[in-house]
Amino acid sequence: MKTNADTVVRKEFDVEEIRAQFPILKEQVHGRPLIYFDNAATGQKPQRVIEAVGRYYATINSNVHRGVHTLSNLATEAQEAAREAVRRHINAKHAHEVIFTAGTTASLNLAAHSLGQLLLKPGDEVLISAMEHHANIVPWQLACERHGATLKVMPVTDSGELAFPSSDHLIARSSDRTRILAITHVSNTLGTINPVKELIAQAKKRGITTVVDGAQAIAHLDVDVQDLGCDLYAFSGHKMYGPTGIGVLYGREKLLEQMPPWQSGGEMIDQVTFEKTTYAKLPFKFEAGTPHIAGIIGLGEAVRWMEDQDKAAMAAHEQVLLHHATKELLTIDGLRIIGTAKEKVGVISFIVEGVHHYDLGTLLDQQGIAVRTGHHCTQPLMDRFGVSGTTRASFAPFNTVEEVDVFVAAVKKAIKMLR
Ligand code: C6P
Repeated sequence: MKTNADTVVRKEFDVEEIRAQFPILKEQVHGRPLIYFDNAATGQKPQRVIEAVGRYYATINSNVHRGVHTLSNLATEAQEAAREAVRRHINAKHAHEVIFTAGTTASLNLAAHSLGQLLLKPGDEVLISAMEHHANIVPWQLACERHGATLKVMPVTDSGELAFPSSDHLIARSSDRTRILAITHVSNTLGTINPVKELIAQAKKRGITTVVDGAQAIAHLDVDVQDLGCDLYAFSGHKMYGPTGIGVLYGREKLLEQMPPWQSGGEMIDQVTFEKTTYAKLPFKFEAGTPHIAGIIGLGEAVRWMEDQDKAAMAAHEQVLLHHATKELLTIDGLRIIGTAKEKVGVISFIVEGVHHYDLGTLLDQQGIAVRTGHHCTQPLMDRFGVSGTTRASFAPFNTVEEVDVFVAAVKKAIKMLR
């Protein structure tokens, strides 16, 4: 235990205490204890989150914002408490700036459809980067096609950072026709943390609307949407200890009010006649149909769980894992890490000369180790680095240095078998 002068008592980071909260870590795979290094694909869930979802179904399952009956009111209260928890977590000004969606992909599709309709005219431009996930490329491509606009791409350096021509980063690629900047906060493939706050500040000066893909940032960084100054910020519940099928699009109130709805139906309307429909106020204008109530409640619990942890200590532990794994992997002959930015989260993508990533991933699985292989939904980035895919290990606070050592030994063993 450490005690400082303010008598704040903080426990040392205890990885075993964290591990004990994740029931899946007791599982075995091919007779070996599971080593889960695929946290960038989906995170594991603490018992508290699993129980919150079960409790909703077991005790208050009911539709929200509709019934006068007790269960409906309890479900509505639980859902709106989760919205407030998310608001607090990302420091949004208002709870109605938190739109629940099915995940980052749905959030970015909503953003591209609605902003496209609001902002894009023939000849306009949308600016993205070369390290975007397909979910932050394709919706903008489609929006550009619909409105006669052009997609522009900021390049990436050999180390996997945005290539800034000068301290005024955006100048090289933005123009007076750039209407939207859509950029990832953290790269899922490279682990790079982008300087989104600076980019947003520069975009703002030019009147460019900013959209941040926060899918990989939300579990690792303190995200403060007011401090970032972004217009829209998208993320998924399942990558931040919450359930699958639920996500968020944060939007600045004034912008959300101007944006047209995307999906339509029940819940998002004010008045419907066959002649004309008026829409519900925020956030419901963007939440058509019965929401994923259990998912929302689970996400709220995931946020509360994160708030109960020492986030700085968890982040520091992930950096220990990242640096240890990087150092050990680099001792392997013919192994190259793709993504060596100065600022990274706990993600390592690598290739090995003469070894296919798919074969390596399969042999690691035989030893109980879960990693992701392939293009990680970033094919243009793979082209940029001249590779077809990588093996990616991505860490969570419940991972240990010992697991990294087992992993590195397993990689060495697999390479021997495959070469
Ligand atoms: N990346 C990965 O293994 P969804 O699937 O909607 O929850 O998130 C999409 C998405 C968008 N942006 C980024 C930066 C992402 O990393 C992801 C999901 C997973 O890297 C699955 S492809």
